[in-house]
Amino acid sequence: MSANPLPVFDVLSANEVGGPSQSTCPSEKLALIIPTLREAANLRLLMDRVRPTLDSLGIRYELIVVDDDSRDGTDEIMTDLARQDSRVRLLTRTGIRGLSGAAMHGWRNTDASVLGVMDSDLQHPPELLPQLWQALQGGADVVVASRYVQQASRRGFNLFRHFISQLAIWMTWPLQRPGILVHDPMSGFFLVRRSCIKDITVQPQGFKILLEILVRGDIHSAVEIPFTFDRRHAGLSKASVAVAAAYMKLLARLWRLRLSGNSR
Ligand SMILES: Nc1nc2c(ncn2[C@@H]2O[C@H](COP(=O)(O)OP(=O)(O)OP(=O)(O)O)[C@@H](O)[C@H]2O)c(=O)[nH]1
Ligand SMILES: [Mg+2]
Repeated sequence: MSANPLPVFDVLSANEVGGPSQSTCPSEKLALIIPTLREAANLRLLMDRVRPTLDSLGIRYELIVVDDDSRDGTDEIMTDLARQDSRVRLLTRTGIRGLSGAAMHGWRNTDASVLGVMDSDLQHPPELLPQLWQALQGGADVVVASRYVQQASRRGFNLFRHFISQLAIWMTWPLQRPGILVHDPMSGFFLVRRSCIKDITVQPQGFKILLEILVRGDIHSAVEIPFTFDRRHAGLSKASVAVAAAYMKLLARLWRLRLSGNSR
């Protein structure tokens, strides 16, 4: 696993199932990345909810699952789904792990102008996507599905996790850009304009790609849409001590950059 921050838009070769991305129409296109690690039990239900939701928007889109060699049936399910719908794709990475790196890998392998990411375990309700899309079309650079604004809630959290999560968020407030304070900078469910992140490098191992985008991207406006963060549908959590350690490392790096006056 690479320990170094990666540029967001290096071109990589991809181990891919499904159709290649194409640029044929001038209207905006969304690429929604779904990083997976042993999530086969969630995939069909997830796709059954995401596809009609995006279809209802009438937009051009790609759904890209970036799987880190789960070997749990993900390949078979995705090959089947990709055969039915060329907008559905699977990219498989081998010998490498990390949610943020998986999201970047998906983004590098699409030509979409709007980039998104969501979890595969249905803690992020796909039915929120139209609201996120509309807010982005309304002019925001980044739109965040937020667990920490009015009307949002966190059924998937116990009291301890709620406290740790809140503490982790408070530590980011001085890092965020003045005038664009996002209450849930750790959300794993968001859309961002490609043009806002083309020059930044991000830590590939962790879960907190949004925080890096908010601190280091060319972001001038952010909108938060409240949602209920539910319990995961099936399978086991991938959150771990290593993920927490990656977060502390990321915070230290962002603070170092801030104190040295270098935001990129
Ligand atoms: N490709 C890839 N995906 C990952 C990796 N780690 C986590 N994911 C995916 O990232 C998403 C978030 O991981 P979760 O395990 O749900 O983390 P969490 O939501 O903080 O934890 P729970 O609330 O317990 O579900 C899921 O879709 C995972 O399958 C990884 O190393 N590689
Ligand atoms: Mg989860």
